[in-house]
Amino acid sequence: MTSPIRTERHDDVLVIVSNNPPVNALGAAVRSGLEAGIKEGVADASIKAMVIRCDGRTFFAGADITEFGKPMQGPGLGTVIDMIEASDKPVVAAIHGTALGGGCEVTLGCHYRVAVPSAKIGTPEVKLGLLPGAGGTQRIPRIAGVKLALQMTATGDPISAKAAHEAGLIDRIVGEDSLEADAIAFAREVADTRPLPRASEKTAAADPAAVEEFKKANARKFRGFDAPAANIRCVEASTTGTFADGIAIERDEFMKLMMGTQSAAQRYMFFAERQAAKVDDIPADTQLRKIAKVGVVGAGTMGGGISMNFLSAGIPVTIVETAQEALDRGVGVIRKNYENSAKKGRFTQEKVEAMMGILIPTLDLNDLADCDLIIEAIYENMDVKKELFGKLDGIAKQGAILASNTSYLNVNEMADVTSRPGDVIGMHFFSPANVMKLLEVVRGAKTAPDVLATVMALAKPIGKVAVVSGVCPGFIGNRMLSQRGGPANTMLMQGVPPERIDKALTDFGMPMGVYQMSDLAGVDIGWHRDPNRIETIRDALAAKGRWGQKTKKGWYDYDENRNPSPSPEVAEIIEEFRSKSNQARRDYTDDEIIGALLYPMVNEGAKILDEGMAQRASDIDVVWIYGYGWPVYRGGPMFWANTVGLDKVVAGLEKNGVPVAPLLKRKAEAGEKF
Ligand code: 3H9
Repeated sequence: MTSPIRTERHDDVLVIVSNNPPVNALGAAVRSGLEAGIKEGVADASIKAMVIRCDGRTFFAGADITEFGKPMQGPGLGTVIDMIEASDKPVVAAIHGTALGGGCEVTLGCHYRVAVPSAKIGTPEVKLGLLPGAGGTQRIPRIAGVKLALQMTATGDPISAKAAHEAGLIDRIVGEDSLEADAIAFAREVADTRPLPRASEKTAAADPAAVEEFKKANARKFRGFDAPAANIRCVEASTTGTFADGIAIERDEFMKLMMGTQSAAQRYMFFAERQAAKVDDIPADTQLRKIAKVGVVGAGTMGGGISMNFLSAGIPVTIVETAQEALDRGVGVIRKNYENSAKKGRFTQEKVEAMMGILIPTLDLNDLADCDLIIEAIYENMDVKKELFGKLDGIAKQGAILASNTSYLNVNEMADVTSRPGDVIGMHFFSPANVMKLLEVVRGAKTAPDVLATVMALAKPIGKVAVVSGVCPGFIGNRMLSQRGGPANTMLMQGVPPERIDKALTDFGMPMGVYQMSDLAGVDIGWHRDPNRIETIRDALAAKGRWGQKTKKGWYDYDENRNPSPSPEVAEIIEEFRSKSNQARRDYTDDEIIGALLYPMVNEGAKILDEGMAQRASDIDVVWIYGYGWPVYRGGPMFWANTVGLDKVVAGLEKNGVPVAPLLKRKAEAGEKF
């Protein structure tokens, strides 16, 4: 097999080039090739300096994640990096694209680093539940200080070439189109400079105040995760002992994380997210339809949020409302959201104006005639939607895609009122639509393959993670979510207070509990149709004006700052219902609460999978991570069920009298996983 690494001589400079598409991951062959390249340069008396660069779209984007958990082949990355640093001839990293993880660590082993202006450098290992395990936690603080090292390793967010240059991580910014020539020229400039700057020989100054401040500022973000604290410990270790001591601690912490469930879950999600973009029965080279202009019907919260996704990606949007006031309000909210982001420094006011400049508000549906994609985000009512689809059929140009943002209605019915059901699809955005990353793409019975492929491909430029769902009530996410209301109510009737049920969920890592979510959405949803009806605890709450956060009382009482506290009135209402029913009190441990709420969701996931409504179990997990804030370190409900043990899930369901889905039962009996 030919090596992905080749060497090229430029007189007295040896350029070591990696060509390992798609992202130059540092797999075994790359590591061996790098080792051989450095040896060649060191041994050759005519070579005075070396440059390491990559072909293709990026510098090394990190260790090869597919190798993790398998027996190690070839030299370890740490060994290769130590060898680069130990070279007695200068080695220059020539960076373009994204120098990430192990790729960033390779650059830190080099004596010098040059980069093109568009390059980014970072250590995203923490997002895989890991830490930079090839010296990164020790070299970054030694070059750039503890503060930046904490930021880079524990948040995992990359920094720009400019920021890296200012911090001393990059020695020179070179021409965007002349990286190799400029890197070679730089290598010649430093060829005779001694001593060689070696990160491992520098010291990092302790900064306990920065560590404390960083921990405090990120406490909420890091809650539940193991890896950020491990990154912080390693960075701190860089200031207290020798480089070798620090490396030993880094190794130890890295191995602990690598063996743990959290990293397994996060690595699984990395691939699950990318897998979700693929539709099994549609060829990857399917010709896509061009989406240069989008129409959105409805300027409410959803329509506005949906529009923002496209405007932010530079795609013009025509937004339609039925009344001027509603249209003005919707456009005003979009502007306000953008201006708030600009105030926070996310982009300039100029960019705000540019985005608002490609938004065309109108009251005339006919203005959608030139749109390539039209998304309706109107009231959730089948008759109203059907009427709209009928109208759109008469207005939209040939080949335009007609999409519904419905969160549970039957997309096939909407498609069938048009003369072009193949062009109709569901695009279910999650609220707030400009923030939440999930896009459930609902494939109708007649949706054309190129329509599905186009919408799936569109997700990436608008910053979404798309998952395909079949047509079923609530699709993947809401269909599973609907399974937990019943068990939660049963627990209430057995004397478990709402705040305990919610706390079990938030301790598990969910952003919100069942009742906190109900208070946010509105306890009164659906109740106004028949305000005299008091059949459930929820009805009783609504009847007392306990509509949720908007009335400062719902399942909880809220203070001025929206802080919830348990409500004696709610406790009384629940007790009234409980005493009228014949439900016996039952105590639940936190684990039992979690099982009672989440096992039925896993059970529903198994049905969804069995019916072919989701392509794969990992797609279901992607829905839950990106649409509902399921803690990524638990890998989504289906992955989590595997870690619990499917036999235990089945036993839990049976104990609570829930009929077990055949697929779940079969898998549990066969000792299989999802
Ligand atoms: C590490 O370095 C540990 C060390 O500290 C210590 C070692 C001792 N490995 O994302 P894309 C695949 S941990 C294997 O769609 P983009 C990816 O699955 C690593 N495969 O492209 C996909 O495959 P497919 C730290 C990888 O342009 C294809 O490449 N580094 C890896 O949107 C294209 O990927 C990271 O965590 C990998 N490292 O984004 C960086 N990376 O086509 C991870 C990608 O079959 N990577 N693939 O679906 C990324 O963040 C993005 O891929 C990147 C490009 C920004 C580079």
